[in-house]
Amino acid sequence: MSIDQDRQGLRFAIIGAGMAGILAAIRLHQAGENFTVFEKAGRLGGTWRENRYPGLTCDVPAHAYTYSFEPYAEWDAYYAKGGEIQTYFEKTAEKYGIMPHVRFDSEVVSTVWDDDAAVWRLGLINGEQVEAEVVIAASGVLHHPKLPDIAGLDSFKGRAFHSARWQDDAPVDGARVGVIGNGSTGVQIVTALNTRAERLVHFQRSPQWIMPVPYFQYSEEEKEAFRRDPALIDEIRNNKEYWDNIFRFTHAITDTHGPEIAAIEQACLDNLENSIRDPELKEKLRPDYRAACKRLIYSWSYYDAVQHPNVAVERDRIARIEPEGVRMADGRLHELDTLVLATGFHADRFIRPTTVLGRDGLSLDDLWSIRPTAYYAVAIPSFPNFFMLNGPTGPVGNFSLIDIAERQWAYIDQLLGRLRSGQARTIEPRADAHADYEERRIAAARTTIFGSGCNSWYLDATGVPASWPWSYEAFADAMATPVMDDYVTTAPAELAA
Ligand code: NA7
Repeated sequence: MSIDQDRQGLRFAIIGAGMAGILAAIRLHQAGENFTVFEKAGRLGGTWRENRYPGLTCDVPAHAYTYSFEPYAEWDAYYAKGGEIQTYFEKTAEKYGIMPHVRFDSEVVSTVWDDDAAVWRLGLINGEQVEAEVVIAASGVLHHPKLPDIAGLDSFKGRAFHSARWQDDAPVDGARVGVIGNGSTGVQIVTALNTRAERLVHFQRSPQWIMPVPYFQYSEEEKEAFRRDPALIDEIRNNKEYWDNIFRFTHAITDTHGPEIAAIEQACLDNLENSIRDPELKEKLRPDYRAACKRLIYSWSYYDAVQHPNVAVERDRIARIEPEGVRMADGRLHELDTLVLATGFHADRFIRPTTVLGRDGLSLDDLWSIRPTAYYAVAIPSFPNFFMLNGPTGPVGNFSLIDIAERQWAYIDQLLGRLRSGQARTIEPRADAHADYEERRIAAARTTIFGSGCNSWYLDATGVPASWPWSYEAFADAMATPVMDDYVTTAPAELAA
């Protein structure tokens, strides 16, 4: 199957069948458009397909981590497990008739703009070429595993693997397990394995701020009530306290000396103070940078997990990895059977390594040589009819990326309106509008909590936070109505002639 060449009108190529690509597909399907989703893997789900580690949980409340138009009564608990989320996306894609439009095992290796024909020519991994007037890049953010540059990693005799490449047959139960890294992933893995491993060592280069959060199961009666009356789910989704928390959180990010960030810091400090009994362990776990500078860890049980007698927290420097385990700088050796590398992702790749060539052969790699960027996170000058969901400079933080993608889609849809209506053949942001956006964004980003002096995947290669630096409300406003004067369009061929 390829994009239907015989049909009149626009052809859309969506790259990626994760949360955002499924969203775009549903919306285009509902609009009766001609689209194909190209997915590199054999299954949809994006990050929820790739990550299968024990303890995988979304740190956004389950009922908030769903499409606004598809509430889900089946969540087992306040926070959803990865497998449940994968099921949700699969069911949703089926329900909305998306599956026949997805080409699996079809990695897009290149997409090249032909200005004369005003089409994107996409090259697939099997050598096939397809054309589309519009490309929606929904290829995700955290999907290129980053391995640590620790000497001797290859010499380890046991099993060593990245958290996103979980090996089901690796020894865990009753085994000696090491986990390097204490971002959300490392914390969740340790929380899941603490009672299963004979010994579990959590290697931490920098301790984390841990925000205590509620956790409870939904009973069968509650689920039944949700099934009967989805409005009950909307009540949870629209819960004022939940949204106030999000607004407070983004104010905390942008006002680094305001009351909101002080309250977050205090809640985390109280959590540490009240949860950890051993004073030595408490000091090991005490961060020395501002709360929320790295992505805040939401956990209801990590501090319990690290106090389990099987668990050791290691804060000293790792000297190297040896065949038997991890050698610390002070000479101690942690003998291990399994070593999990929860060391994060190359968050600056986005659609790459796909070759993307825009107008006049301009390559995205060259344009992004300093940092990945896009005008209001969705569009790029010289890349006509090319739109990104969860692209560079979008909001990151402890809130639902589904909500972010839906708002971005509402914005993109208005741009697409120009093409659909026949008013324009191509649309792209003006270079000066994008330059102005980036200048303002970078200046603001440096003053956010992300730029307050810690290392994290939020920073670009020059140390500038790569994210949306303003409030959530400002993002919602910007996405509600594109400033059309900031876009250039070309006239349809028949008008231009
Ligand atoms: P993160 O949040 O990028 O965390 C990576 C962790 O790995 C972090 O604790 C790093 O320590 C640690 N790390 C990375 N390299 C090394 C080396 N060489 N030695 C020791 N420790 C290292 O990735 P996650 O997968 O946990 O989470 C990513 C996002 O997924 C998360 O924010 C959610 O949005 C979902 P550091 O802090 O740099 O000292």
